[in-house]
Amino acid sequence: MKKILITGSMGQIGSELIKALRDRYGHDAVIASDFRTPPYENKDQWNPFEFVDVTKRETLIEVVKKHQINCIYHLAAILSAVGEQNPQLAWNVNINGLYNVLEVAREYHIQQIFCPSSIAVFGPSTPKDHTPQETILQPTTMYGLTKVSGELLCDYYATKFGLDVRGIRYPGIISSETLPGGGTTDYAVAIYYDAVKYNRYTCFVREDTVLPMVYMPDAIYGSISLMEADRTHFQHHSNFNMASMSFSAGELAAEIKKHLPEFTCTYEPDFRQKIADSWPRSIDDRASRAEWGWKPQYDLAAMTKDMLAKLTARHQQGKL
Ligand code: VAH
Repeated sequence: MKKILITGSMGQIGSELIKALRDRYGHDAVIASDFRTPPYENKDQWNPFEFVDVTKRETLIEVVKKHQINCIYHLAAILSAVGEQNPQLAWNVNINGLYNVLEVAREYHIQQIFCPSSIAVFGPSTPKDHTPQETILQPTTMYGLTKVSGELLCDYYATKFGLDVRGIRYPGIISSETLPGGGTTDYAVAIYYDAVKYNRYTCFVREDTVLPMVYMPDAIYGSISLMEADRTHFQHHSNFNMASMSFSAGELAAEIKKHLPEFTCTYEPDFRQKIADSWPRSIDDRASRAEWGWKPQYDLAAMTKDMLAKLTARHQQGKL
């Protein structure tokens, strides 16, 4: 029987992955964890919940032993923008935290580990369009270099110790349930919230900035599909390219405007523009499609319709 631990459960991905995994494997099969404490008013949404600080290995060991964990979705990480403001913290959480997870997995014979990577592993010297699965990895952000190092560390543990470690190079993820914290692609989430609440948004990247993106329901389905796939035919482990759609900030604003005709977007690039400019415009994800059947369902129009419907409903309930 699967007994899954999610680290970083209160983050953008974790907060939606909990429900998807509990729906699939049973409520008590999934232990949520974070170094933060969930809000009391909806603690039931999180329970069973444990305190885990991935930089403190003993907190991880205690939960793995208590719940006899055999699968870890390791989502705890510092993202690109916060990582540039506090690179030492990003190194500690993203590298030492991952090292702790892999060492605990090795010592306690954890059957499977999911550790996300990111298109942030690519840098200015990487081909910008249809970025290949195998290419130059010279990121210029601390977040990106921790993800390159993380991929190499995960592949080492897969090869040296036989761990079943799997990972996806996520593009920017757009979600309706939890505001992301500290990423460069966060503009593509905040724009929907502000459009619904204020009918206007000030974007922190240029109008012509194009980035690869994926809608959270596809990202969640893809992550679980990868973890359930037969790895016999895998040629990759922890660094699968994922692509779904690529669009500019201006194209996103125009799609929202189709639903909210009075919506206006202005552009005031900040330090995150330099990060965005170092990343690809589009990704070649044929390896994911061939090795584990990746096939996204949402495009920009379908995502925008779904996002605005969900956020509008929450806004009308006074919960946005
Ligand atoms: C970030 N959302 O912006 C993350 C992601 C590709 C970007 O890794 O840092």
